[in-house]
Amino acid sequence: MSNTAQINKQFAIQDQLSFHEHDSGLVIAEINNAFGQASICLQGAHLMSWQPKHESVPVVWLSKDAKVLAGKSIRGGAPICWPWFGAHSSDNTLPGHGHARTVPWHVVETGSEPCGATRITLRLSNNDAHQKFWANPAIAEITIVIGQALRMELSTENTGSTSFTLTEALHTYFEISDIAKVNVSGLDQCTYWDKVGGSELKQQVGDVTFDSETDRVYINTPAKCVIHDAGLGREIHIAKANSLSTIVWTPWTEKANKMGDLGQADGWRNMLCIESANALDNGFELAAGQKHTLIVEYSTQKI
Ligand code: TA6
Repeated sequence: MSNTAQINKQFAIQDQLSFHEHDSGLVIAEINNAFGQASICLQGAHLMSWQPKHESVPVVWLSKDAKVLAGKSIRGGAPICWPWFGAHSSDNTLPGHGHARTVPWHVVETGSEPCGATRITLRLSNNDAHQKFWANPAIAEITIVIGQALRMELSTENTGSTSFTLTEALHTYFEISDIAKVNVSGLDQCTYWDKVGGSELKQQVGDVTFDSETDRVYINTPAKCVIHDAGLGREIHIAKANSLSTIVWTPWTEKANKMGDLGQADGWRNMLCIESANALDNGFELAAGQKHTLIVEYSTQKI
């Protein structure tokens, strides 16, 4: 029996959840239920798309030029940055944003909630792929619930005998009408590291608006953010728990052209990253035997 057939036998849910093999050989979970549609690549436990039934376009954006390849991160969706955010603190040969998004995760549980939402949990255990990149024994798990809202719970368990420092992010790409026509509320007066052209500490005044490359790590903020998108007639609400950093990123033209996988022409104009994280100053020590869970919940409202 093929790997995909085995996974379907054990974890598929009739009329809600099934698994198929992508041309690349990677396995994709497809969720279609009363609330909407989502797809998740088992490599990286990478949610690739989410479109609620009542939305005419996806809420979680996937680049039209996204490549789904073994060992490569997928442009768009909700990449899991773990067990570090950004460049590794001391070894630049290690992958940016950690290795979790480019190695295999395994399905450990699926279920249908009483309201009809679909739940799936995937785990990255202490395997060779993990230990090649990080010496600390740890288990990462993510539970994704596709219901009226999209809920994601990223947990880290320190299974070793010493503490370690963790930084992490759900690096989510949201679909918008146009980057110059949206604004983000919830970060007023927050302190942030401005990563464009260096790294300078600044303070946010009012809503975040966009007219050039923006790459900001807001620190010490548990706040909920809202993307206000009159062009699509909707707000995207980004609530979180156990996360003290929010990263706001748009590459703008020059960086987008260098990256080459953000979509033809100005594909990057139709996405905005609002990442719920614990990064930079908000990295933290996880003691031996302890477990930490970062939670986000995405929902939309008509305007
Ligand atoms: O979260 C923002 C950021 O760190 C940017 O600096 C940019 O590098 C982006 O992530 C994308 O990173 P990636 O490794 O996915 O190309």
